[in-house]
Amino acid sequence: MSMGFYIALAILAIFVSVLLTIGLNQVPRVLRVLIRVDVQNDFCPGGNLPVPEGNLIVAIINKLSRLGKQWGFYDLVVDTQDSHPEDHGSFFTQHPGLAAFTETFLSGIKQMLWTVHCVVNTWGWQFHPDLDRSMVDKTVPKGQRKEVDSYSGFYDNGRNASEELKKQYPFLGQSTGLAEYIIAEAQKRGAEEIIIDVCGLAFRFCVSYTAKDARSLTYKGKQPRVRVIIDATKPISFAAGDVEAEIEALKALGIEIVTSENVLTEMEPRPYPYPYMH
Ligand code: VGL
Ligand code: ZN
Repeated sequence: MSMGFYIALAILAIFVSVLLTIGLNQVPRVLRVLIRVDVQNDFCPGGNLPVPEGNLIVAIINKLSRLGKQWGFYDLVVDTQDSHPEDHGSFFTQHPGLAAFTETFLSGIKQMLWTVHCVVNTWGWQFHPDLDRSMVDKTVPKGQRKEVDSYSGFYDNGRNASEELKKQYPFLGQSTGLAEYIIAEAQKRGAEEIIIDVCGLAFRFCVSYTAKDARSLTYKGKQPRVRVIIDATKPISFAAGDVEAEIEALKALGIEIVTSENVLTEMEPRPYPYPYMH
């Protein structure tokens, strides 16, 4: 081959890469986050606050997380971990005369009383042994302060308390740091938009609270897109219809309900452009 041919080839290569660079930069960058809520022994059958079939979602969550990270679909995989002291105020044992699964008030906030669960350093606090944690970017403990419960991975249950109540109990509404972490990562990567997928245990409590707080964030003047992966969560249900009602409440906030199948389909590598972009 002549020298001219190679020069032409080199010019063509530069031309193509310039076009690709321009093209790719026009694809709005998205930060995609998977939050895996409280996939801990105590929330699975055999644990102290078991969610029926809680163990069955572990394989689905593993698949979503492994493929999601492998394909570059998820930028961040986050685990939340319910982490209580043994005298946490959400435990019925701290309220003589009251039974588990009845309601009372804790620091002025409505509180469902639970069986003793997720006490730091116990077996029940540990993640389910089959949960693949190899790709996890951040683990977020929550619920350490005994005076307030913390269902969401973002803020404790006092976040939306009245100013009066917050004056009385100044610790209410504290951040776990997860919101600040996600926003900093989005800025660092030059993302225009954040999409947060939520799965884990339990629907109607920690999963729903986490999805609602995720939806309440603001990044570049916009709320994140938030989706609950409905077959990758299991509910604590107290009455017929409460799960359906919760789904409607989430939808009313603009939170999407999707299946793991939907998400896995989105993950499939696309032929173009290269490298793979969301
Ligand atoms: C949870 C009740 C108490 C949950 C945590 O992970 O849904 N529920 N603590
Ligand atoms: Zn708890």
